[in-house]
Amino acid sequence: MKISSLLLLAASVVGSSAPAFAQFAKAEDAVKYRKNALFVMQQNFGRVAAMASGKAPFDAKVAAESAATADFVGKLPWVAFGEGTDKGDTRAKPEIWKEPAKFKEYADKMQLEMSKLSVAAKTGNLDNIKTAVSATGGTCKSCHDDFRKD
Ligand code: ASC
Repeated sequence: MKISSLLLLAASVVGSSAPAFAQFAKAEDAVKYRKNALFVMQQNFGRVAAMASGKAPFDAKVAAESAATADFVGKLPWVAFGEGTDKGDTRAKPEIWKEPAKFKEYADKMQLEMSKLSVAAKTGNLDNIKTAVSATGGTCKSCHDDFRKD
C-alpha cells in the first residue's frame, strides 16, 4: 500500500472514532450552536405563525423572508446532536441518543414542512400560509413532546 493510501486510511479510522461533536471545539459549543439555531428558527417561524393566527398584521414580504430564514436555519441544529452532547445546559432528552432514527425522522419531517411553508409564503396567499404553519407547528410539537424535557 502506498504511503498516501495508508495516511488516508489512518485519517478515516481516527475520524470515525472521534466524538461526533469533534467538529465543535467542545460539547458545550455544540449545545449552544443547536440552541441558538433553534432559537433563530423559532423567532422567524413565530413571526409567520403570528400572522397566520391574526396576532400580527399580514405582511407578505416579511412572511416570505422570515419563512425562508426559518427554512434555512432549521437545517443547522441537527449536526450538533452528536454523542457526548447530552449533558450540560440542555433540555434534550436521552431518548435522542437512544432512538436516533426516530429523532432523525422527526427532524426531517420538520425540515420538509418548513420548506413547504417557505414555498407557501412566497405565494403571498395567507390561506396557504395558515395550512403550512399548522403542519409545521405540529412537527415542532411532536418532537418536543417526545424528545425535549418539559
Ligand atoms: C412555535 C414554537 C413551538 C411551536 C409549537 C407549535 O412557535 O416555539 O414549539 O411553534 O408551539 O405547536
